[in-house]
Amino acid sequence: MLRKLDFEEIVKARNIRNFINGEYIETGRWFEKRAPYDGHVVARVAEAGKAEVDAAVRAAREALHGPWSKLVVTERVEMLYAVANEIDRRFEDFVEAEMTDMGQPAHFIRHVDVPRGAANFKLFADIIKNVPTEFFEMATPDGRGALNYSVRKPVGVVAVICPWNLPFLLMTWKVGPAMACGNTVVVKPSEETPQAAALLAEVMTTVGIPKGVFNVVHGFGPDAAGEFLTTHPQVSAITFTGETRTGAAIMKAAADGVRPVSLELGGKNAAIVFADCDRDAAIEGTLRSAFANCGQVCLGTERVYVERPIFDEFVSRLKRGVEAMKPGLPTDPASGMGPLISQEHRDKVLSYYKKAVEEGATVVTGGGIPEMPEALKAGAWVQPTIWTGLGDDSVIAREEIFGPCALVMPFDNEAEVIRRANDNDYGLATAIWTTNLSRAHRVAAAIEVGIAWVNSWFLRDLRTPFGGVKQSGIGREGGVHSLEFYTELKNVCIKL
Ligand code: NAD
Ligand code: 6OD
Repeated sequence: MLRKLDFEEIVKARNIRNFINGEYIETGRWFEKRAPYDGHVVARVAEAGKAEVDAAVRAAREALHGPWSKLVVTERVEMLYAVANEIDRRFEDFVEAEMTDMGQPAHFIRHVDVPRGAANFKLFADIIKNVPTEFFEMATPDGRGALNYSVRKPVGVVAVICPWNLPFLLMTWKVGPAMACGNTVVVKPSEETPQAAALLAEVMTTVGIPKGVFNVVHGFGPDAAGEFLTTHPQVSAITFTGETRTGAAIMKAAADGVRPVSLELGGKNAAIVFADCDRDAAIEGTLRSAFANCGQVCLGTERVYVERPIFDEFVSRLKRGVEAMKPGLPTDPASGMGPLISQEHRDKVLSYYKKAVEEGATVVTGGGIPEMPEALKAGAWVQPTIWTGLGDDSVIAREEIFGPCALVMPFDNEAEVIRRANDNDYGLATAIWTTNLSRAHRVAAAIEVGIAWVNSWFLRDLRTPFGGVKQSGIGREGGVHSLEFYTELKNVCIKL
């Protein structure tokens, strides 16, 4: 049920402060967060400088040895359940925060982004509660033997650097496992989406998470809060979601001190549609994978390979589907799509729209800015767009655009499409549409990605490994795989 929201009420600017050692810290330097749908100032945010980042990291380090470290696993688990329950209790607050920060339709935020916040705490609490340990008996020369067992220790202070595209989902996806494993965290949300992190700080206070365990510093990336955090010598590990270029800069920062990184980076994901597919399902799935969240999903599809016999029909059905997506306010139940996150990002997306035409693409639909009512004209709206007529070497087939657009290309056989789909710098995800079981397995095995979906997209069980190959990232998180990053395994050998 869509709760009726008073937009006048929501867009009243609120002040967001840094959350350090359980306290709200102002800095005297404010930046504005504007709603992507109409440009209103949604919040004023206190920008953290070097001093605040340092205070946050020190608080987190201190907290590593405080009451947090004294909790046995089952007690920590109870606290994480309490966090999850409090998120559920404040569900509508998070929905409002995400709607005004991202501008996406309420039904999307309600079904994807916010529920995952609570789930990310519950799931990793359950995993840590049930984690098994290794145990090995060994022989010794004196015949008495020895026992080995391994224990998982927290890595320490974890820096969590977040993007803006699914802010709450992607932040809790890191904070949940980090805290479950006994670490303390300093979160740097994207400057574009500060609100969910601010609300999560309130949740932590309400449920009594000890001071310093969860800290939030707000601000920008290079030469600002993000870089101050990733270069801080007392940060033990860095988990990052964002652009590949930023990931490379963070990896360099992590080299000082030889600190581990987990990098979830960009993508240029391919959908592969075979002529034997269930066409309704493939159309519906491809529309979602290319246009959900206004195309701002790392797993989203920007290259669509369609087997030639069904190419024309597929393109014309996609066109119909796209043209039925009406842009609108998040609270408008008829809204099929929100705006892009910012004017700056819109400039980037529109530059690709222009480039596509310059390179000779056929614009099947879209390609520009939609006509919007006067009140929304300052929003970062773009038309969902489909191109044909270009090949794998075009810029729009190679570079991540991160907008509501896809290049649709025909192919003639399985070997060819595998080669073409793999001929890309990225390797995050793919969606394969076919009713041929053997082909599904063959293609899934051959595509160079971390995540292959067959006849689905974004079907996510949180226990499964998540991450990319090539320039889409380093490492896997999800389920027990997260433990590899958020804990250090220590072996204890007992001589009998
Ligand atoms: P971004 O790289 O611009 O920013 C991400 C975060 O890094 C922000 O908080 C930013 O302030 C910070 N940052 C920027 N420069 C920094 C620096 N030098 N040092 C430290 N921090 C710095 O990414 P974005 O535009 O926010 O997000 C969109 C990108 O994220 C897309 O490329 C998308 O594919 C990617 N993404 C990947 C995944 C995945 O799981 N692979 C998930 C979501 C988004
Ligand atoms: O489902 C997830 O846990 C996840 N990390 C999704 C990433 C989406 C990227 O935009």
